[in-house]
Amino acid sequence: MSAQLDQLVEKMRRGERRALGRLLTIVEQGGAQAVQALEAVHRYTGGAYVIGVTGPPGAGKSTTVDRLIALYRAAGKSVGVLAVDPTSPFTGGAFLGDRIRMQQHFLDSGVFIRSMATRGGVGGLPRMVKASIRALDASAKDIIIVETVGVGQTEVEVMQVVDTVVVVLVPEAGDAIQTMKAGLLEIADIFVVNKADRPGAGRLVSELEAMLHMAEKAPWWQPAVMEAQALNDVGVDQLFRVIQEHEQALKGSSNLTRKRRERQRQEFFTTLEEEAGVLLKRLTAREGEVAAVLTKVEQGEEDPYVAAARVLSDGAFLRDWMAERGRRPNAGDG
Ligand SMILES: Nc1nc2c(ncn2[C@@H]2O[C@H](COP(=O)(O)OP(=O)(O)OP(=O)(O)O)[C@@H](O)[C@H]2O)c(=O)[nH]1
Ligand SMILES: [Mg+2]
Repeated sequence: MSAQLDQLVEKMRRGERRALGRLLTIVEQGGAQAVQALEAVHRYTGGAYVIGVTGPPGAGKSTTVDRLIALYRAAGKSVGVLAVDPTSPFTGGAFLGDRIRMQQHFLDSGVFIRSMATRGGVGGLPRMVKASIRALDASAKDIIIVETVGVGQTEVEVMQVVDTVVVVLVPEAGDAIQTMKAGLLEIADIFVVNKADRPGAGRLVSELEAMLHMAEKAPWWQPAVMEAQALNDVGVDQLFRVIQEHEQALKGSSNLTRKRRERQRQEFFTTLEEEAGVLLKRLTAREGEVAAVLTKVEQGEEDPYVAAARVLSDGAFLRDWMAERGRRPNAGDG
């Protein structure tokens, strides 16, 4: 497998699209093979700049991304796009919408567009997206753009792993931003009020600015707010410039290094927690000391807190843990 993987990575590095597609599939599927693939691509990662584009359904994210791709291509940059839709059960091929919206770029060898939908196993979509970003990064793309529909925790999690977060809203989104995940507003570096050809854009810009004025901000970056009409190609060039300003601000202050280091750390801990959680559940589902304690807890014979504390300080628990670990031939499965 490993020699085969190395070959695949080599082909991907030479720019073979099919190889990149296959690697992305492996990485998406998770499990032992994904772990191996990530190991194989690791030394080629770190070169890409990652932009996240999120916002409510139909806000014009794909249209905006389409224009951005054109601007990056004109600047001589290669681009990888991950279009993520956590609400759709489909994966693999491109969604119809993305195909139509980004049509002009599908034949460009400097652009690779991937759609992704299914919730993965352990860790779900965020983990799949993070891993896919690394595969795209290793394929020597200068720019990676991740589009997600901003509806919940998944998007906030995904946006935490990108360098610049662009939130696309529409003039009517005034009420939506009140209910929108506060987290999303906190992580936004740039707000785009798209469809500014419709009434109310100016008002939303003022509202956002007022909101940001009250929010705590980093001294090196004041979140930008702008209007755009992606469909009419108005304002996206400004967005393109502001993204680059943000990139410069990140790099200039060594915040990019810090941000990426924190991200790696987070992902390490998250994965450990998730995997340990899976193992723990298997352990309690199987006959043994831990399962016996669980039964007592369920029957009210023992305090859950006390029982958990005792189990953790107990050698038998570690023994069961190791045994369960041994029963798993494929580390990272799920
Ligand atoms: N009036 C107007 N319509 C726009 C503008 N930008 C995009 N649209 C239209 O809005 C619709 C949705 O655009 P998309 O780019 O697919 O939006 P999206 O946010 O990617 O949508 P999802 O991925 O489905 O959430 C399309 O019909 C676009 O043509 C704009 O500036 N003005
Ligand atoms: Mg879209």
